[in-house]
Amino acid sequence: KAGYIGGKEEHMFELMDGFLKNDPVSLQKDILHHVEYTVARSRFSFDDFEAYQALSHSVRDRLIERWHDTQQHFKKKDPKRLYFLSLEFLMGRSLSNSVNNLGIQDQCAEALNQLGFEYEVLAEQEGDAALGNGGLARLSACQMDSLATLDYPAWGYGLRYQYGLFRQIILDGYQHEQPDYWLNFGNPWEIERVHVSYAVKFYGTVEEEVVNGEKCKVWIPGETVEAVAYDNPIPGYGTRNTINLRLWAAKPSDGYDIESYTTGDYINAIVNRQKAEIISNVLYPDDRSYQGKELRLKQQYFFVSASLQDIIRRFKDAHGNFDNFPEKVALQLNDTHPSISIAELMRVLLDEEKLGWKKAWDIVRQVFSFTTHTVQQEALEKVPVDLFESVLPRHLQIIYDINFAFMEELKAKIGPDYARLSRMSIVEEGAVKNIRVANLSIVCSHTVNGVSRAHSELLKTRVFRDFYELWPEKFQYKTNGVTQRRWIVVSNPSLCALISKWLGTESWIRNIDLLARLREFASNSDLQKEWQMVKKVNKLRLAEYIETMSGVKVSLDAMFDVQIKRIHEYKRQLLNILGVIHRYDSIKNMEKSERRKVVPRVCIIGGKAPPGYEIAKKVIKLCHVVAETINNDNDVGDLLKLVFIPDYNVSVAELVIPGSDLSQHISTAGHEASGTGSMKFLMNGCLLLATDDGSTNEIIEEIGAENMFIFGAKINEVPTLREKGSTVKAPLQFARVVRMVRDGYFGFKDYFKSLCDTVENGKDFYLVGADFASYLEAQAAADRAYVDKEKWSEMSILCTAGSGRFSSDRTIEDYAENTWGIQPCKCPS
Ligand code: 6GP
Repeated sequence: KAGYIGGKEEHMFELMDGFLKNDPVSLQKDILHHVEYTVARSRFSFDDFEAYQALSHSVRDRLIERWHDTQQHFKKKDPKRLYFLSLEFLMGRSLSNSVNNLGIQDQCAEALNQLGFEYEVLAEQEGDAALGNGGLARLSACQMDSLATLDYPAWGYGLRYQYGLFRQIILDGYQHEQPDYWLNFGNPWEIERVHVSYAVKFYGTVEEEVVNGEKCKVWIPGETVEAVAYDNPIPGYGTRNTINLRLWAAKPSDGYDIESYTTGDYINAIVNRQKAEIISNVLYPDDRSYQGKELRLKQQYFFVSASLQDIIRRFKDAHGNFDNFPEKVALQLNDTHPSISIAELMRVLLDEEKLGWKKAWDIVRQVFSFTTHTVQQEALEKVPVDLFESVLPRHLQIIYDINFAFMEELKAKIGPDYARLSRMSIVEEGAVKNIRVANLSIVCSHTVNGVSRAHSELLKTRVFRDFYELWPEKFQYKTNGVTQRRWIVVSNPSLCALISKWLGTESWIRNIDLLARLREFASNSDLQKEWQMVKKVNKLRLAEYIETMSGVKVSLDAMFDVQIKRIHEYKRQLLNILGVIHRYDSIKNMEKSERRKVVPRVCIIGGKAPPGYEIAKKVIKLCHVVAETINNDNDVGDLLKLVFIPDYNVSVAELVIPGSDLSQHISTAGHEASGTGSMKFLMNGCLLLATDDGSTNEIIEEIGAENMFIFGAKINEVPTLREKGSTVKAPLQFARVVRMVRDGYFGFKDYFKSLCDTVENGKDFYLVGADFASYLEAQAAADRAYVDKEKWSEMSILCTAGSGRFSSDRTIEDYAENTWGIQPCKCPS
């Protein structure tokens, strides 16, 4: 082991008594120690929450040991490191994940048992770390787990929001948002680094100076805020490697506003100082766009500037000059949110390191890789030039210079095609002049990744077509994946045990390809029976949760049909609800004898609507009023139930997914970049009802269309259907169910008018009407399949067996090899 204090190493080890031990008695001692000295409760009297805290601190101690060893090892080996820059990470809970990855769950359970506590109960005490909105943010979390597990020398960087994604409260069927002050009860999973802090500057002016006979620009900032590091250890599974997620919090800077102090306005000076903290206060809860928000731009720059200072400091500690910076540093831009780091790195290399434009630019274009997570052109970030100029005047100049060089290069290549030049320019001219952040990212990155094959095609043929034609070699894709550690092992322990039993090994937890061997047993009736038992137990757990949350009792014999994700028009929760209304209406119109043939369903919907997104909020209300009618109709009974699960988040997903039979991924084709929820359901043996969008196509290749329920217009059919608009006849059943909503069958007639208008009268941009008939057919096919229990179990096993390609381990290996150029760096155990 590397020692620090010459000659005293042995003594230090004596004092430390080696590393912490993981047997139940040692764990018990540690837990009691933390009860007494960290939580400061008497070891003779502490409750579940205090036990959770003490357990977390005991686990964290073990993480810290591994974290130290890993960082020390990286330092010694000095490999090329990946820095993953993301404004959002949806980590969820840490205890269960850490305990699992450390491989100490049984020992913890036993230790707690003897103290009179239950591990599972304590794990439930933890709130979610919800520092992100949806798909992009959870993907970052899954990828961190894979980076650690696969021993890559990686760091994550982000913002430590004090308020995470809002809590969704449902009152009378309407969504209300409440602040998620998640740090209220402390956060044992982070380590505050009071000494790791950097000054981040904003505003001010740029002046020209002559230094050594050369003209150079000097930025004289108007405001300084301090960024303080909070480290979150991310343990790998089955390895000692534990990497770091460093999140920045804004604190007032010491040098802040000296002026006010000297003028004697002491109180106001303090109040003003405190304003600095606003920057990292709150996560923007709308994942559609953030156009023109000053605070958003400041958040982006704040985290990027601090991260780059940290990265450059680490690099300089080991290297005398910047020559091999690109061989040692890979910077991953998780969407455009951190893209301002391009201009910031340029600025540091030019203005502070004085490398000159050519050298600086040469470095910059070798280090950045960019992944985009969206399809919609209108969702691409733009920042008004005026805003940019006021907040980051020097960066704007640099972007102009980059753009000038790019435009010259382009003109030389394509000639005076001004329409194309203006489309590709980083600066958008118009009534409001904007910086197109996506264009900046593409121009300055060596690689542009999409998140599924279909997404990549759309990028090449539509969204970034001009760029693809210019630089085809820059464009790649890495189909998303999710981590099986959280989405099977932690959230579905009985399925995990069953898989390991049949495969005769637990190695699939690190080597997901082994799952494919389950295919051999898919028709084995013993496995099928055990598989059904596991599902039943998970459904029971979910049914109990539903009853607690919504008071609705559901039958375990019913098919649990689930759609959980952010509420968006393109994700078409409305299509789902209209389908439920259709089912209800059909049951109502049946003879009693016919009703016996109906396959009972529990339709479950969960998700948050962005606070300012009126139509999405109406969808939530519609779900509630329809549920109210159906769930209280004795004609229907257990044949149909509709439930809305409030406050959907990562830990709710961990409970819901294992208990689902069928799940819906029904976006209008061409709108979902990838989708990752589908992959979690797939791993848990849940059948998919899906459109051919995002990664569905690749899922079909693994599972076979015959084991899924695919419906709806294809990506290339959508534009034509849209053009036809009102001439596309929606089926009669569609008109009928929309009419029921319009006419107030479920009440709130006036309120739902605008919602109905989005899918009728030739508007229906998301093709809810056009896809309706095909949706109902897919639903009917699912009903038919569900009746045959053996067949259904076989399909379910095949889903899990075919899910290996959708592990984030595969995605990360692909990134490491083909985008980042990094190698594993395994810390000796
Ligand atoms: C999401 C995409 O909508 C989803 O399809 C994809 O699976 C996920 O990213 C991960 O790649 N996008 C976002 O969450 C987002 O904020 C800007 O995009």
